Amino acid sequence: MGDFKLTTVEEFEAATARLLETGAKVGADSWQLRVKNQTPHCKFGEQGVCCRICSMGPCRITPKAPRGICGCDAHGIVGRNYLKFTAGGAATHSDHGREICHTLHAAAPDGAYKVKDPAKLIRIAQEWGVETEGKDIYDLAHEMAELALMEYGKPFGYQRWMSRLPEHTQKLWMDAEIAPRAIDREVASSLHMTHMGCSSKPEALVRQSIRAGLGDGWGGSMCGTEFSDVLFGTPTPIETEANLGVMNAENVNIVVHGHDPSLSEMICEYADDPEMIAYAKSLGAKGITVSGVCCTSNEVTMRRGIPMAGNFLQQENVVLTGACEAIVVDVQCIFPALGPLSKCFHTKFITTSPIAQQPDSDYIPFSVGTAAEKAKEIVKMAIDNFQNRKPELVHIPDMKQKATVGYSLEAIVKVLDGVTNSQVDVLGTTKPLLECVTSGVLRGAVAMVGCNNPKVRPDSAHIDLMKKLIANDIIIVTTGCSAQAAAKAGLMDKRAKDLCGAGLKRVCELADIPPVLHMGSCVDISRMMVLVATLAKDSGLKISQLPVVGCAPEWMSEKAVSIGNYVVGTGIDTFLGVDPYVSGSSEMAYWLTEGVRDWVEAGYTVETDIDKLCDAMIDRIEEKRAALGI
Ligand code: MSK
Repeated sequence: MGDFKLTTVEEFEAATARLLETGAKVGADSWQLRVKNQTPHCKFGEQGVCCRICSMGPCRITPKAPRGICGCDAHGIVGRNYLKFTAGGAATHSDHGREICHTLHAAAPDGAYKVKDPAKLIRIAQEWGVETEGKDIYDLAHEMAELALMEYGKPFGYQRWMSRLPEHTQKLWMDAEIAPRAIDREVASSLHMTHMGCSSKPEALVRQSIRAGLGDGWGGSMCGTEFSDVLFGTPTPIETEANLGVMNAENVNIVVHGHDPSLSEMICEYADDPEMIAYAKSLGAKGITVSGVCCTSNEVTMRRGIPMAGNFLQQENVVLTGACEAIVVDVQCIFPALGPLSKCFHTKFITTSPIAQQPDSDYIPFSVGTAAEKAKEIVKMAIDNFQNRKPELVHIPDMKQKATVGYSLEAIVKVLDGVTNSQVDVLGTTKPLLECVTSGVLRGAVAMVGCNNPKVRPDSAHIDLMKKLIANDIIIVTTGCSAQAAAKAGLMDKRAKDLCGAGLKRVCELADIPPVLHMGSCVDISRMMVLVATLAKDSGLKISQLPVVGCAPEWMSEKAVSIGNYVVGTGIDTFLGVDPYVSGSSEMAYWLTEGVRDWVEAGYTVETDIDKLCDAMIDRIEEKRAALGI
């Protein structure tokens, strides 16, 4: 392995502790302090048995008060809360997807946004039955954007992307009445069902939760991923680095954070502009470094190799380095703490979306029409701020790892097919991957996703699980903050193959891949869904028969619950390390872990002991193999 060594969680924590010392000097607050103030958490909230959907309450369920004022019991209250949680997540992902469709609609050959992957646009158009012959690519882009936007509100029919699924799954969804209709309808129906005096039956609430999740994963998120690829390019393997050490003390540091790549792509363009670099040099910097946090980071690392400064619970750390000239945010997962924190330093906290407006920020509204001009303004503002740095506060932890990222579905298929077929075309086939699985060279795959969360020692569950799984010849595909945990640790360095079992190590060597494959941002879990659907179609198996499971060991957001519902809904057993506030209802626990299996042939397992969670996943994969006789 030469000098390769994983970075440990203890080393992450030591680096954070050093940054918090700087924070203490300037009176900065931190999530570590706020967790202490909020602990212990409200037990009613944790169990999901607090109801405040009407003004007769709030009602809380106890042994002495088993029903709310309207008569709803714990099962109905927990179920409604769960569905509302899902609707929040489905709305959020899907609205992100909608914005991307609008960006595509505004794409123009001489505009800020162009079609970078016309071949993918044509493939999707043909999939949707749209005539492409002789059509100008921008006319086609606008037509496809309109059709995609119709998926959000069409009065009849189901999501177009469903046609990518095996017929068996489509039939399951129709039979169970969970096939997703218009994306906005699934969100609105969910909120209608949870209104006072509507549904209080756990079975119905879980059924709609799965349906709303499917509207996200096989609707809004898929629009987000697929049309982002059309606009910004479909990711291919690319080298980058991860962790706070990617920031450069001699450069102007701009950190992009959030989810929507429309802004960050433009920031990257202008940070690369020779005029801007010359301007930064004229003010004493050696250059400009753009790095990222959360899924905006995943978007730009996948396509441009922009380094990842960190994940969700590291967002305050980038400011605490004292070397961040601007943290530029779009939507989702942005701590309101960044406003007051940035005031303790010279950092500009720049909000850009009407969807995510926060106190103590410089609000520079960003829109498709003004993208270039606003991105330039933001980059210039960051450069101007370089002079305001306080050198005595600057400390960037010397900690980073190499990572190979950019494993879109197309890239995974191509690299694996390329091992056996040197003539592979742009899409290739999943046959070599299936052969690796059926022969037992690979035991299976885990889709590791989601956030980090102070309830779990941050990043430790992601990293420990991945290490154990790859040692057992189970390949990992990952997105979101889980992917960044892996990259920070070094698990996306190709040299991490030496931590694998003999089978996975061989695959990594032959295909020249790391054992943990970065598939992108949270919306890109849709890439994983298309991958399993393709594997099922190519093998003739049902999705639920594949030795594949999903896992979100440290999840925290509403989006993660929506994701969990569509992963389960697609037929993939899903393992959670944090309870989704359902422990207050045995009936909800039943429907999520067992009842749902009758509809979609998969269900949830919740286990907060991470070792047990890992064993349960390995057991599940081996059970599936045994059932197939492989
Ligand atoms: S950013 S939803 S903390 S994965 Fe997608 Fe990370 Fe979770 Fe946000």
